[in-house]
Amino acid sequence: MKIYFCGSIRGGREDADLYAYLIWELKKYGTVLTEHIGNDAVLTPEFEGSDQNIWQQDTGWLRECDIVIAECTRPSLGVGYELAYAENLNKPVHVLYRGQPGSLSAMITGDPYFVIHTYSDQTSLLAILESIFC
Ligand code: 6K6
Repeated sequence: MKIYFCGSIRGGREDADLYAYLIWELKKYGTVLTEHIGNDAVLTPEFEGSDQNIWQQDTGWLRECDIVIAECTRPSLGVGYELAYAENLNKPVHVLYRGQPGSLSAMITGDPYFVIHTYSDQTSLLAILESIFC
């Protein structure tokens, strides 16, 4: 099972620790293609590739993956783009969200293609992952 995990990078790194935790848990179910999203060094110069290379690599992984899991609490243009790209490829897309009801973009909540999971804490997150993969 190849898992494409999405999380905010330039949209803000406030949830970076949560992404790392989620990636750790997701690795129990398969290979996470986008492990770097949980890495705090992602915005340092060592990670710097050209934006064209990033787009090329990420869209390649989206074509290759079996499932997309996106943590969407922190709004990110890149994650929104990836969700639409994955829908176009008919990949299963699960959205994780822990914000206030009514604050996730209507372009996500209004699209019946996406499976949206609202959660309040890390324990409920684990149960959600189990419901997706088991
Ligand atoms: C180095 C310097 C700046 O950025 C980097 C490395 N950046 C990225 N590397 C890999 N994937 C990326 C990068 N920037 C965005 N993405 C993809 O878009 C990821 O798969 C995320 O799910 C999503 C985040 O988008 P933004 O708009 O929050 O950056």
